[in-house]
Amino acid sequence: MLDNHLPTADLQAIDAAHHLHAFTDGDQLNAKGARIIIKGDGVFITDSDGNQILDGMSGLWCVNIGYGRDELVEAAARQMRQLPFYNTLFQTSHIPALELAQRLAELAPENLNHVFFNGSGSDSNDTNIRMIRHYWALKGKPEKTVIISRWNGYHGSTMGAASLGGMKGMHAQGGLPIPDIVHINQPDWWGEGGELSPEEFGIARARELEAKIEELGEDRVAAFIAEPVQGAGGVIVPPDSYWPEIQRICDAHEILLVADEVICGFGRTGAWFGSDTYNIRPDIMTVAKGLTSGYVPMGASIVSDEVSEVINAGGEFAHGYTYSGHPVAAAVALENLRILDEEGIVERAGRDIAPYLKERWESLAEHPMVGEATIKGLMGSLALTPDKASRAKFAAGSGTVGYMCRERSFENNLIMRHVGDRMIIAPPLVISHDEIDILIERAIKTLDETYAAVKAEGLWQSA
Ligand code: PXG
Repeated sequence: MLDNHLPTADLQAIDAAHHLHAFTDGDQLNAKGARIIIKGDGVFITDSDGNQILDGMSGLWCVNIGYGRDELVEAAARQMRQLPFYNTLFQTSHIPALELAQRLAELAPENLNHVFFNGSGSDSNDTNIRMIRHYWALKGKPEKTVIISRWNGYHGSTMGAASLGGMKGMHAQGGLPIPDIVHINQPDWWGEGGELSPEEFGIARARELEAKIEELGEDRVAAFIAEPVQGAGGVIVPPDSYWPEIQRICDAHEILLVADEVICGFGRTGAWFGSDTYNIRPDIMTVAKGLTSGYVPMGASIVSDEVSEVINAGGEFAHGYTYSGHPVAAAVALENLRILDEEGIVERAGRDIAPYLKERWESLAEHPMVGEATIKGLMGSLALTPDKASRAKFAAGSGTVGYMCRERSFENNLIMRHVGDRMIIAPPLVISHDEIDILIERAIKTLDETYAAVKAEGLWQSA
């Protein structure tokens, strides 16, 4: 394999000199040098110094099948030899794209039978914005253009997708959001629930959707988009009352419901889709990441019979990408879905791995610094706090303690991310019980060390 590389410092110097990193403070990174990842196998990755790191984040929420599956490599190679590229734009198709569309229609909830292919999750949500507005225009309601989404939701980084997202730091750069995107509050009980019980809070936050529809007028609202469980926002698991109420509101009003399944899809929540886990009946689902287990880039918008019928009957839909339905990506996706299904990886994730991980993960709530330890399927979150009873935030400001914890986690050879002062995991679905034990052991060591450092540095103070 590619073990014969330059020394780490040289690789870091080249990286610093020429590589502009996504979502990174460049000067901060270049001063310390990036961790260079060399290879992956199962749930472990290896860096350029030979450290074996348990990848608790599946790359970036995507390597659901785990690293090192040769079948996906072979599928890509076979397809590249056969037909490395052809477009699907001007009345042509190819076998990988049509077979993948058929397979996704089988896997997706009942009435979602039509697939528009994109290159990523971000492009898929841009597709959704254009398709939804075009759909209503074709139905004679061109004034239905507003899409409602949520603060602290994440839907991607293109102009449209970042506008849908509720990340204020992203809106602050580059003149976002685009017009007619409106945000409501998220169902984050730990952070924002106040005196309400989780169930009361879930209903209250769902009813913000109804209030917003009524405020804007149903004749202006085109759709609501949300992640079944917010990922990049910090693994915010909604109270059980939330999704049924959202579904009721969407059914009661003439708007489309978009489930952004880019993270939740393909087994992450313990079922094929987050929509299955929460009994959501979306009109459109956004997928990417786990579709190919991240081996190659691909995204898709899976749409209902009704939406597809209107779009197909409306003349040319003037939208698409060179790589819509890319044959190599589609071939890899098909092989990935075959393995996830035939090896029972998704089924086992729900039946066996998720319950075991839940039991171990929730035990972390006993740690003095952990307020809530929540988990849905294979996505978990720890809210760090200096005072569990009042759910206090740290006086040092959001992210100070989280970053300290993340740094220690990396040193302990566990990839666990921080979002503010939440620590998050989303390991590959193929993780074993023994590997979960390693994950938990390293997480405890990390929490202990962070706790000691927080105390030593005088940061154990509530805001
Ligand atoms: N929707 C959701 C729910 C996502 O999580 C996207 C759309 C966009 O997908 P692409 O393929 O365009 O990146 C995502 C991506 C983080 C982080 O900090 C998460 C994502 C991307 C970048 C950072 O956890 N998710």
